[in-house]
Parts: sequence; structure tokens; C-alpha cells
Amino acid sequence: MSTWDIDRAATALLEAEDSRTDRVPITDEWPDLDLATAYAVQDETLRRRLDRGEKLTGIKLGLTSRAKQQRMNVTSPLTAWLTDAMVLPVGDPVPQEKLIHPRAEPEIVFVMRDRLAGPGVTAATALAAVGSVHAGIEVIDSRYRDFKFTLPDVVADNASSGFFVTGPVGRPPSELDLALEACLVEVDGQVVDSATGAAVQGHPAEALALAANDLGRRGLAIEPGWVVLTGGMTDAVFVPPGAKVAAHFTNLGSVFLSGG
Ligand code: OOG
Ligand code: MG
Repeated sequence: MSTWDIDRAATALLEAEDSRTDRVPITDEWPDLDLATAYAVQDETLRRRLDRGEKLTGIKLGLTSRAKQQRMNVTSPLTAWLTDAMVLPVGDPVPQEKLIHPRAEPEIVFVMRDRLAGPGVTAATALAAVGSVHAGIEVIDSRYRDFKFTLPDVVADNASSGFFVTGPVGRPPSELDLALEACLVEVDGQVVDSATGAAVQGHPAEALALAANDLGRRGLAIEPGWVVLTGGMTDAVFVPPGAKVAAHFTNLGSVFLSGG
């Protein structure tokens, strides 16, 4: 009999986050943790974040590109929650004092104009609900040692959520061909990676549709005003203190991040 349950897993993960202490995967100790229960753990961690005053402001997708799936050795996309405490204002350094081993990844970000409720959402109907498209950098920070986890582990851990920066340029989706929107990632002035929006499920709107349909199965919807991070386009890069990361997009502008 496992002594693990949803409450205990949520406590363990939030304690690791708050104390900046990495830990072994939950599934090492709770091998029966299945995907549905892992989402229940994720929802419990959200409930506790809201209890301490945070506001639910959106949703993130993870592992939507092959680059991310190959690196993390997990081949299924997932969703997780965003709160106002995860917003990193443009120009602020990475808050190293709150993070274990931050990595940065470029993402295409949607700000929703309309409510989007699955099932049956397609990329086209999803895109029609978007108000503006932005460049973004997500700062991920797994609570698991060396970012080693299985799909249920990373789902329970709110998909390694840390912070995210949203670029100041917002464009209407109808002006952009997001499959062809390119991004160059620079670390300390050197280009280290590149991708186009097609890396994300063929088109970032497919990722948005996937999130809406996933939430729909759980009786939830994507709400107007929510931010949606569609998932890292490239592999993530480490951001130690002193590092300078930039993501340059074709039409969405550039986002800069300093490791502090
Ligand atoms: C999981 C989080 C994945 C993304 O954009 O793929 C994610 C991880 O890589 O630790 O945020
Ligand atoms: Mg991400």
C-alpha cells in the first residue's frame, strides 16, 4: 500500500518549490501515480496557490515541440496553470533566489479575447478566439533533480512552472503566419538555437486547441483575458547568474532575459 495521496504529493512539490530543494520524482515513491491523479495533484497545488492570494491568469502547454519532447524524454504534451505570481516584468532579472535551476525557452504566447471551450475546438476556431499574439520567454524550474521525470511527475509539478516574460509587441493573429514565425535564441550574444512556430504541434493554434479540448474533458474552459503559453519552440537553455538570453522573432519582436 502506498502512503502517498494527492495532498501529500501537493505538499511535497510546493515545499520543494518554496525551499528551493530539488527532489526525486514522485513516481519513485508512488509508482502507481497515473495521469488523472497527477492532474488532481496539479489542481491541488493551484488551489493552494489561490489560497495564498495568487490569481489564476492562464494556462501553459508543455512538451508541444519535438525538441522539448526529445530532451525531456516525454512524448506527450501536457497543460498546467499560470498565476499572476509567475509573471516576470520585461527587464527584470531572473529571480534566482526563488529558483532551483532555471532554464529559459522561447514561446509564442496568446492573449485570449473570447472564451474557448472544448470539445471540438480546431486550430481555426482556436485562433479566432485569440486577441493578440506575443513573443515570450518561459523560465522553467523543475522541482525534480536534473529535470528527470516521467509524464505523471511533470504534470503533478505544474509542468516545471517558474516565471514567464511576455514581449511588449502584441499582433492580431490574422496578420501573422505563425507556422512560419521564426525565432532565434541567443545566449551571451551567440545564436544557440532556432525554430519556427511549426515546431509547436505544426502550428501554435493546434496547441491552443489541444489545451481547450483537454480542459473541456475536465469541465473547464479557457477564459477571456487568459494568457496561453503554447510551449517551448526549441530546447531550453540554462540561465545561471550573469547569463544574457535573447529570443528574436520575425514579426513579434525580441524578448531579453538577464540571469541576474
Ligand atoms: C517541462 C515543462 C515543459 C514546455 O514549454 O515544453 C514546458 C520541462 O521541460 O521541464 O514548459
Ligand atoms: Mg514552456
